[in-house]
Amino acid sequence: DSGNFTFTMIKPGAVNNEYIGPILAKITDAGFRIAAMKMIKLRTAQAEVFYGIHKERPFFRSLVEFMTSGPIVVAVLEKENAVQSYRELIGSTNPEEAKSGTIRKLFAESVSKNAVHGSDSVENAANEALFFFSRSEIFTESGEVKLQF
Ligand code: DAT
Ligand code: MG
Repeated sequence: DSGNFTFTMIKPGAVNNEYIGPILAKITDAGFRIAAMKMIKLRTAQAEVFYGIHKERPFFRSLVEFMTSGPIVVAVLEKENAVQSYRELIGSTNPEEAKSGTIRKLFAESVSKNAVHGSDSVENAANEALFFFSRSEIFTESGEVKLQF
């Protein structure tokens, strides 16, 4: 199942550079619906849990520091085949390797300040969306507040 939802974050560097609007335009131009969205600031403990899979990596501390350095936008995006489609739209983790026209190619500063997050699997999309939103805060196309991944 390729999934109808994915989860994204617009990261601190991109928010600070006033790229929220341009990035949301790329997302909606690509056919995604915004099913949930809010601006928040991650606490250190939240960032450590969210990126827990990377805790043994050398960049983990700097990743947590960066992700807690300022406000972010978190959102749930709805589209057919959303997870894979959104990974294609954002481009490679390292913006130098990202294809032209991708969000990271356009808006990332570096591999560590790479503008946006996108879930890498349908299972992670559900877990990540529900890390930040209750089911009643996620609005599907049909207007139902019930989320079914
Ligand atoms: P992605 O965000 O493309 O799924 P990832 O899950 O491998 O990439 O890594 C999560 C984040 O960690 C990534 O968006 C930025 C940071 N990161 C990854 N590799 C890095 C590296 N080699 N140096 C610095 N930061 C890195
Ligand atoms: Mg990842």
